Amino acid sequence: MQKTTVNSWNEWDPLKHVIVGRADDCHIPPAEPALDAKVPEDSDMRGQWGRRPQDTIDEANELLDAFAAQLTKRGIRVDRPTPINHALPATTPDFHTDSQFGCMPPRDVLLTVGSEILEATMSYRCRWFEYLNYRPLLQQYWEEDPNFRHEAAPKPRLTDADYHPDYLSDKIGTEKRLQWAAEKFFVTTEEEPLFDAADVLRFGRDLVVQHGFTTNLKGIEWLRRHFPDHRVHAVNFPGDPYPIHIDATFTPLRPGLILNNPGRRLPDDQRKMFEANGWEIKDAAQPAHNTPPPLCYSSTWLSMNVLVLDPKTVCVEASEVYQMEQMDRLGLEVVPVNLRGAYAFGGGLHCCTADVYREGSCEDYFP
Ligand code: ABU
Repeated sequence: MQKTTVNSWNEWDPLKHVIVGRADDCHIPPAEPALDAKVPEDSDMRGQWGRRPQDTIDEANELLDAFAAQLTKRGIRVDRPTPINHALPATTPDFHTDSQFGCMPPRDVLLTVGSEILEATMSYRCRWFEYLNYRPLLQQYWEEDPNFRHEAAPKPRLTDADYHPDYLSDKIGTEKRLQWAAEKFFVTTEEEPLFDAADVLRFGRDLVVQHGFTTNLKGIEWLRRHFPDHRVHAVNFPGDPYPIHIDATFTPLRPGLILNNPGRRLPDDQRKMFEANGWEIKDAAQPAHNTPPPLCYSSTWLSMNVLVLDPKTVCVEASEVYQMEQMDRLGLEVVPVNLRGAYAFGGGLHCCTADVYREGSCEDYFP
């Protein structure tokens, strides 16, 4: 068995070792403030909770297993987490929720920066214990790689003070949500540092972090202090009425090239660092679907939630024909992957993975 080395500084260097999530025992958790704020007002998920139907769990696992096998065939080592019992309630001195979420998607929980894997604080109560799904792997990496830094951000209390009560209605309406997003008024307050790992994109020395529902300014400041050798940039996307996780909004493909969701344009003042260094920010192609699959939290823009295998090769969901065509036009080899049947479990190809090793070192792309 090959010993582990943890090393990954960006989203595009050649991928050699990755974690792929599992759908086992995934739940639709009961209502709670940050989660409800993300569920679209016309969603079939409103008011539902409980274990996801077994046939959907089985289908998602088949797709995730097949994706893992595709990566393995290309010489990439794939590890899988060990699911905990997500039917158990989560109780702390500060909150109670009747079930947990699942062991998908790993990208939300684990942030790899160089030789470190950092467990995010998370901002949903139902995801408070989610790191436990990954502890067997992280313990193994720690035993095998003497340079591996296993870090965990301070666990948040997630009391009601963490959430703006204005977001507790299911009748806010898109217009009001967009106004709030433009004002950077999100469901999470500044009570304590909060971040999900999937709000962070890695560009070597620079970390680009989305301020939104799942990451607050204190969370971004915590990351800044935790990574003193990095420059940490807060970004926001006012066109997104449900802003969680940056990876269906802003997708770096290789040095100098990023796809941006055309409905969630990066504001002009935040584009400067990219443009000043010759980076091109292109509109992503339209999704091939008008609606997400049933019981799915995410938007149709999982079309651009791609996994870059190296600067010339990208995995794209196989039904996303427009996104595949655009990648082809951009000169990338496209690896189609069937994953739409697993979208409901928390996301697409980028979401359902977490980097362990990419070749390369920490470079400065914005000198
Ligand atoms: N986890 C990414 C979801 C983003 C979106 O719904 O567009």
